[in-house]
Amino acid sequence: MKGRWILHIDIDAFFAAVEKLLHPSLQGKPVIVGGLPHERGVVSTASYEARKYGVHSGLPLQKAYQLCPQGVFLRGNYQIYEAFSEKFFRLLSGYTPDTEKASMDEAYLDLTRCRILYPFFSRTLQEIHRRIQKELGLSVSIGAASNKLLAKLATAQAKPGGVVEIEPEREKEFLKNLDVENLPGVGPKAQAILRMLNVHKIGDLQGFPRATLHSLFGLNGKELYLQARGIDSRPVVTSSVPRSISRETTFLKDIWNQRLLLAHLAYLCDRLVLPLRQKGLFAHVIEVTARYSDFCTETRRKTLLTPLQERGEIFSAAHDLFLDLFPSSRNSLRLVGVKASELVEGKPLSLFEPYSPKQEKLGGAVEQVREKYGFGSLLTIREKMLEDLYTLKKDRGFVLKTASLTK
Ligand code: TTP
Ligand code: MG
Repeated sequence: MKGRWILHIDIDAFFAAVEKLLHPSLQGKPVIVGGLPHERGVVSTASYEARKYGVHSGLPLQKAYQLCPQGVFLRGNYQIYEAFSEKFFRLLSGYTPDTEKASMDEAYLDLTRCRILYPFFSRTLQEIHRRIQKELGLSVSIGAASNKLLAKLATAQAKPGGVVEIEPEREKEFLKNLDVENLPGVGPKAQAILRMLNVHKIGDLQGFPRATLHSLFGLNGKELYLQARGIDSRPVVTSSVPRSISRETTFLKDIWNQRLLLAHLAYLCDRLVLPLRQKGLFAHVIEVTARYSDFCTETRRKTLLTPLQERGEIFSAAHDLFLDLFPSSRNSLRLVGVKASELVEGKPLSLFEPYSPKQEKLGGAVEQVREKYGFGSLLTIREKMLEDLYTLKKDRGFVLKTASLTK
């Protein structure tokens, strides 16, 4: 293959596949991971058997139950999935140092620099596929092409469990026949406009000049023009730094009490600080999400010149953002979340806000106590208020003691 050799690898129905591996009796069954049918969260993974009933990620659990009452509903165990994810990336980075972690179960590999090691490209793809199945017990789909966009589109074709290689001479033909919504630049809005213009396949889109796409879609039009032609020069970015870390809670009952919501936010910030500290990361951006009872979702973000890791500082930023979103109890919330992004490694240097070793020491001590005696062994005053209303469960955070206390 000429040009770059890019692979996109994605585990099939990841969380559900791990559950099946751990509980072989689940093989062949519609497995739905995310929570129990009566709970208020959403589906994180639906096995391919469950997808036949219309169940997919992001669907409320109660809706999933209506569609697939015979489904096996599981809450899941994130720590186990993380362990599998680590093993997956360790195996892949044995092939090339140019490995990008696109998400927990999704990687890009650039084999260009190492091509001398892999004279038979197609055989290498098959070998990676086989090894993941053998060593992790998981099925993956692999797409290979000359850039990230095409490789990811190839994986979508390969799902579930296949390997699709798009040789450069086949790229044009491959793209032409794909539905236009496969392109990452085509969201629901663009899709509606394209439908009105009778554009269904990527081939139809290729007929539009750049200027027309620009006038129809603004800046996104330029992207679409390139994507429709399979042009993508993005490099495979090797970094162990995740793009973001987030924590969120869907409440068992909607909450309108602002103090209680802020207590929850404090708890989520505390949960967020732990992985930041463990990975030695600092966040330039803090974001807060609120989902109202009518499912309307709003977010606010704050960009900081000096990145944060310390729990008090993160909570203070999140607190201001939250009050901006939720100035009074105008509506109740079903979900609150906090996210740290634009993460950097190592202690920040700043002339104006020097990093405090005292705070770092305190953070370390809190972490040690919680590791030994459980999260609930040490709570901030805000979290204590939560604990009075809730039971602290080890893995699932705070669980309401009595429903009437939410109002
Ligand atoms: P995906 O790779 O998007 O989905 P998947 O692995 O379940 O299925 P497939 O790739 O075969 O289409 O996501 C990987 C995991 O990330 C998924 O198993 C669960 C988690 N996840 C969520 O928790 N919420 C979500 O909305 C999505 C999309 C994924
Ligand atoms: Mg996947």
